[in-house]
Amino acid sequence: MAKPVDYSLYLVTDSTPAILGDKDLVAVVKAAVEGGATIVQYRDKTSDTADLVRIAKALHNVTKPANVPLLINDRVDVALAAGVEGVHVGQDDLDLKSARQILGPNAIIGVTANSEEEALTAARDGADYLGVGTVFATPTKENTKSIIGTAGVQHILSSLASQGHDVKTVCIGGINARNAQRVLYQTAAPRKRLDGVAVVSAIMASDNPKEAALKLQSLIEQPPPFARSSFIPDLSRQDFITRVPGIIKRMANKKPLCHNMTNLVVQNFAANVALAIGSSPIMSNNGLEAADLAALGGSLVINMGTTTPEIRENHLKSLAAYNAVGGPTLLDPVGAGATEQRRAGVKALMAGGYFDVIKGNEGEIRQVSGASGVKQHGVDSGASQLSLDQRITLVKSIAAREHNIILMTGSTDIVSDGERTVTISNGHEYLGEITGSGCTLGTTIASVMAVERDDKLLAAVAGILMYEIAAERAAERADVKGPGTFIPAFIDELYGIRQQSTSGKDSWAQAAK
Ligand code: 3NM
Ligand code: MG
Repeated sequence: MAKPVDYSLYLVTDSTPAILGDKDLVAVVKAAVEGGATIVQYRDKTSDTADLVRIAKALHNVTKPANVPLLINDRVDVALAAGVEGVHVGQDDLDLKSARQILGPNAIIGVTANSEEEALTAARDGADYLGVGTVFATPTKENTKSIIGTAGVQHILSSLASQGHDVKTVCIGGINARNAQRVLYQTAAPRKRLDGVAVVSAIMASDNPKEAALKLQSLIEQPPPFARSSFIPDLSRQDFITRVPGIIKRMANKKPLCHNMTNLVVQNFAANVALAIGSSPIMSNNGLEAADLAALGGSLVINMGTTTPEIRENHLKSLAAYNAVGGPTLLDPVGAGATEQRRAGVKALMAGGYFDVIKGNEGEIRQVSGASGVKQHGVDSGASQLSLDQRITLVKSIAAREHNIILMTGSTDIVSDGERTVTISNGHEYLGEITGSGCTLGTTIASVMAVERDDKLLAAVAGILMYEIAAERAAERADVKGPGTFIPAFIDELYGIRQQSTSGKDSWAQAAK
């Protein structure tokens, strides 16, 4: 029989000075429950048994009157002695079946699940809920087995759903007020979503645990500011093409801010492309001013072309600032698989925030595919070896997994939001002969997204078409003899398409291939 337990804000305690500081454990739990913690696990790896029982009883005195279940980590004997509602057992603790025999059918028993196999076993053996993790690396727990990311959590939820398990789930590891909404959003599988988030330090280490719990509870009640709007029409290819010029017109009239954190090579070119298409570029690599810039209502491009640990910190600060207000964000994971620094960089950025669009070539997108927690199966890294069908399948599946838009560029560009997929074969080979053509496509798409926030796939299609049709027009000009003369002609043609769009001449987009 299902017990009506609210798992939405699951507090796991920690009595170590590094986290609890000099605060009183019972007072912190009391405050957290007042703030909205819905279930509490007393986790204490060091106290003697008598102390464990005494403290558990003291905690129960504050949780029980609030109808908040109290569970004990590992220790079935302590749970029995203190008369609390249940236990949480890890994979190395007393097994679930024995715990159930001892505590009976009404006890709440949760199990840690780090993998699909552990999750399915615990669900089959009758766990009430699973603590799924470790989501993000966390200093709170040493020796965590593996970091599975939001994609790893989603993979486990999908398997549970496909096996028909309705076991409750919370995730754990590095969850806090900055990422809780995103984690709930990005982990959702088609037929199963998390029932809550479990936190230690986000509440236990806070100076004001009640405020911290209140804040978390109010966040997890609503989708993140960047969540896809619930009604997005299922457009045909021709519908997309027909709508594109009107969106470019809107952008040119509004002149949205496009904040670029880009590499050293393309700063100037990207700024000129932004001006030509009708957005307002700002090239700032200082993460500390990102919140002020995000408040101006524009979009953010993060380009990994020049990367150092210090630059990454700035990228993460800016990403958080735009995510907090729902400002559109685009990641260009330049050379994502090339070096260990870059592989780590993609991982850190994808773990650190939400990107509305991730744009890259085949190799980069394949790196992205494996970067956020799920291992790639049957795909070699390195050379471009996938067929068009395989590329489409890959792009669609990553977009569905990340709940965002993935664009894989190539002679045929593939762009998908996981449900709708568009291929575009415009462009010109000169784009491959100049620096920054990929980077400035990112600037173009992000600029369009700043004004088309409801349907970001449509924004991406608009950006790609404007960019690649301008390249075709430039390359065909009699005065263009090669890549050198191509660059100014390309800027002119981008400007020309913008002018055509603002004056209502929208036939240019019919050149879409
Ligand atoms: N269990 P914080 S991670 C207690 O992966 C615990 O099973 C984990 O702490 C697991 O919220 C973890 O401070 C610590 O990151 C989570
Ligand atoms: Mg344990």
